[in-house]
Order: sequence, then structure tokens, then C-alpha cells
Amino acid sequence: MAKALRVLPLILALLLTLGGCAGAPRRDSEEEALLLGFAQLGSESAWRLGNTRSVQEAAQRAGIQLMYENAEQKQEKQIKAIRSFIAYQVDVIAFAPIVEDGWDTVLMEAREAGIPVLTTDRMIHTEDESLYAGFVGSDFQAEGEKAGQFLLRKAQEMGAEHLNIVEISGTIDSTPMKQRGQGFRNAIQDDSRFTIVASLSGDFLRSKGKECMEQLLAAHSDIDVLYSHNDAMTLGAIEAIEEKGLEPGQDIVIITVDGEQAAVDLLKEGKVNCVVECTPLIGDTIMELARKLAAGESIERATYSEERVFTEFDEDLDSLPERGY
Ligand code: GZL
Repeated sequence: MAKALRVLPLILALLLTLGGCAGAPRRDSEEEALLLGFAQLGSESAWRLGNTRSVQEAAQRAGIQLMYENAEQKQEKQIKAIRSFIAYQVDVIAFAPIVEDGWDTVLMEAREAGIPVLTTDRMIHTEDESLYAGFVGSDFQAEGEKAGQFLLRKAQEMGAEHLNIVEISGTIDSTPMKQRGQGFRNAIQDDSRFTIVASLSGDFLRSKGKECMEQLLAAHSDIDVLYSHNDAMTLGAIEAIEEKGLEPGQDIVIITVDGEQAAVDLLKEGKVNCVVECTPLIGDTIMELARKLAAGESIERATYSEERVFTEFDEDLDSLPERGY
């Protein structure tokens, strides 16, 4: 049944086109709800599940009809979903591009169909800026810089003369992977106390985070710091660290990004030293921007979330509200 429902939009779109209705307005009255096509990239982390929930619940609150497709970590599935939204003549398309490159062709099709596009959570790389109306999400470079700033303070507190760092990065060619890596390096590059001895990609997945940490521990006997681009990979890495008989947060300083409840709980337990917030709860902002685009209004090129950083030096960790993801 679920599968039949999933292909329904495609069948309807085909009927619209075959029946000579292509180009006919989807709605016969302006009163009908705005139709937003949303192509989510996957379900790889609690962060992503929180992001999906935020979008779905915000659409309901806003009275916006949501066509939702999950690409299960495959760019070609995201492109297919966007094509189905175009065929169905949605009012606005929003999508979280899994990687930055390879979107021009399908976004040209959306532009030809007169459908405005909003990139959410992650950015695209294109020479033609007119292919999308704007971006809503996090400033990942700032997140990386916050991680680096914490490490400068932690090294000071430790009186450390030198620290070896390993990095477990996110999905290669994704905006958070590129910018969290760059921001972190910007913050520490002029300080001779730090050496990044290795960096492996864990694709934002818990299982791969564990595999990466096992490899790094096997190859390096003197790891002082782990910088992990998301909490899911950090949870896997901590399993590997403990299986090696080491104390996460003590033997190895751990800096992680996302701010999932699980990571904040580990911070309180002393198993993580710094959690850089990256909020997935951007659903209401997406709906606001979609409404503006559907009304033909222009929007900011980039709308950034306000984000915090939680560290072992904070006094108020026990009074933090539930994270919601
Ligand atoms: C960041 C988002 C990342 C999260 C990961 O905005 O794209 O993708 O940090 C998720 O948890 O997989």
C-alpha cells in the first residue's frame, strides 16, 4: 500500500502530461493550499530524522501541502524526486543537497517550469546563481571555528605543549564536511601546538564512525583529540575508543557537532568535551520562505540559524532543555 501511495504523485503527473493537461494550473482556485515538494537526502542520523520531523510538522502548522520524498543518501534519487515535483507542477521545491555538485541540469528544468527552488541544510556549487532562490540552514564554517576555539581553550587549560588530532569528517563533497573542516583548520592553523595527523570520512554514519576510529587507533598510538563532524559518527567512535580500553573525554578529548540529545548527555557524563550545535529545527523558516517564493517575493540569498556551543566549562549543562533530536 505504502509503495502504491509513493508512486501516486508520479502517476498523477504522467496523467496530467499525457492528458494534454501539461501546463494547466494544478489548482483550479487560489484557495487551495500551497504545494511544496521537499526532497530530503536520507535518514542517516538522529539529526536528519529531527530535520525531517521539523519540516513535516511545520508544513502542517502552516497549512502547506507537502510532497515528501526521501532519497536514502542517493543523489540520483534526489534528482528523480525533483523531476517528479516539476511534473506535478508544485508551487515551490525545497531540497537538502546531499553533495554540492551535479544539480545544474535538474535545476534548469525547474527554472524552465517556473518553479522557485530553496536549498535547505546544505548548499550547492553552481556557476549559475539563478538556479536557486536562496539557502536556509547553518553556517558550517562558523561551527568548525567554534570547535577550534574550544580546542585552543582546552589546550590552555591542559597546559598542553603539543596535541595530535584525528578528524572523522562527514560525507565527502557535502557543504558541512567542507566547511566544518575548513573552519576548524582556520582556528588552529597558526598554533604550533596542534597537528592533524589523519582525517577519514565516516559519511555522517555511526557505523562508519566506529570503523574510522578503529582504523585511526590501529594506525596512531598517540591520539590526543578527536574532531568528529557529527554526533552519529562520534557515538560510533566512542564505542571503538572504549573497546580499546581508553577513556573518551579523558584519554582522548572529543569535539563533536550537531547537538543531539545523546551527545549532550555524553558531555554531562564527561565522555565528550565539546558539542557544537547545528540545529535541524528549521521547518518553520522553510515554510515562511516557501510562502514568500510562492507569492513571487524575493528572499535573502542565505538565511542562517542561530547556534550555540556546549562545553565541559559550562556551568548550566544540567539546566539545558531537551534537545528535541
Ligand atoms: C548538517 C547536516 C549534517 C549533520 C549530520 O546541517 O547536513 O547531515 O551534521 C547529517 O548529522 O547527516
